Amino acid sequence: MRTTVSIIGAGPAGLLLARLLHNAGIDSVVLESRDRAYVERRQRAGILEQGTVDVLRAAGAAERMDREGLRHDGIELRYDRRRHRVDFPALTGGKSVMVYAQTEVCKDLIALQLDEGGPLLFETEALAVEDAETGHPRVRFRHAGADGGGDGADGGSGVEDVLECDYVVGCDGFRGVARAAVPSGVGRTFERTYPFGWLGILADVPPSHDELVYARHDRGFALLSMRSPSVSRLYLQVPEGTDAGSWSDEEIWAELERRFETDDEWALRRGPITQKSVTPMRSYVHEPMRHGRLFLAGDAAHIVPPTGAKGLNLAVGDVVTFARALVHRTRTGSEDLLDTYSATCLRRVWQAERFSYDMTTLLHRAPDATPFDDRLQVARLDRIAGSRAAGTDLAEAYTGFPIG
Ligand code: RFL
Ligand code: PHB
Repeated sequence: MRTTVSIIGAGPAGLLLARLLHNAGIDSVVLESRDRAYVERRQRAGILEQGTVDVLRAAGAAERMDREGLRHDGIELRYDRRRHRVDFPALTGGKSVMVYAQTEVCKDLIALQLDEGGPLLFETEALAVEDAETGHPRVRFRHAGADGGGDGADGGSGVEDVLECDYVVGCDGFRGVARAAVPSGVGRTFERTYPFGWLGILADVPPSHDELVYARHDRGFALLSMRSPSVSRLYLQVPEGTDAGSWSDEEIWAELERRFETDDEWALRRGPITQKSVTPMRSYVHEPMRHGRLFLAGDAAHIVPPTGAKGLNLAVGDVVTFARALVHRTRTGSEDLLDTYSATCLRRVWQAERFSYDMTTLLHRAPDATPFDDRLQVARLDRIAGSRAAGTDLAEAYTGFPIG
């Protein structure tokens, strides 16, 4: 098999890249280890920055998002039983965000790719990227056998083959294989883990507030989000390594009620919990995001804790930057933008790392937190609530940094 760009991974990064390249007349093949149903159901991000919305529109992938997505003009910060709204358009000169789930973005992009785009091969696991330093990189992969071959995660049976190409883009997430093709000694990693995680639930109940609520509480952080006018998405800070099954539904609702408590009439609506899972929290950056003809994009290159809602939006920025660079190369013969790909992406990545870290330490309670730390968090929140400059800083970062 041969193509211009091998794309490893059909998460938002890989799927959007395939679409951008297709629109520019550049062919690609997407290899995805999981099956379609798995990719379309994996619960993750919920917030699209204004810039991400603009990119999806320009790529012709926003028809359903524009019908079903919920435009949000602010978030609420809740602390000391008080509520403070951060008004995005007022503080940023008109910017907002869109609540439209990652599952839906992926479904829309998969449908477009299968209808109009190049090959998108599910249950096809990339095993290794080879010869990235040469002009002829290759991806060795295994396609599930005629017997169905399992879920791609079991290292089981299947047919091995090689995809030859001009460029490989590793969009295979934090646990993918692409990053391993960068020899140790060439790259450098920066990492921080946090001593807590998020217990996330989906519940069949209308959201209890019309905007997201980020709550700081002495018992730990809580977040109220949503998937639609009838489905709530809620998160609780839990100790690192918590098993989601160890929390009963009653315990989850009771804890959410405590952490969201206010002095006014606000009440949390309860409903049937349909999904429960725990997400660890990590900050991670791999530099550079390129090795020869291999480019890393999205979670394959960097991870942020979800508190700033930045992961998917960073992935979008990376693939837009790569697609622009490759189109420039195709039109002019110049490698300039490919050469600056890593530095261009990393500037935005580190701003998102900074913001995600700030939001995480602003709102979560560390196991060894002292009363001094608690007072500092409240002082930081008071500052955001009381100073237009501090509020603007948060609003600008939350609604997104420019791509490129
Ligand atoms: P993904 O989505 O992990 O996709 C990688 C794909 O690669 C496949 N793969 C392979 N395929 C072939 N061969 C191999 N060897 C392969 N190895 C892996 C995988 O099966 C998968 O399909 O990475 P991508 O595309 O870079 O996208 C990144 C985003 O998914 C991620 O950053 C966000 O979900 C993070 N995130 C959030 N981001 C936001 O922008 N806003 C949010 O509100 C937000 N909330 C969240 C989040 C992530 C969360 N979790 C569960 C980590 C909330 C949570 C709880
Ligand atoms: C979500 O809806 O899943 C979500 C929203 C905001 C975040 C993280 C996750 O900061």
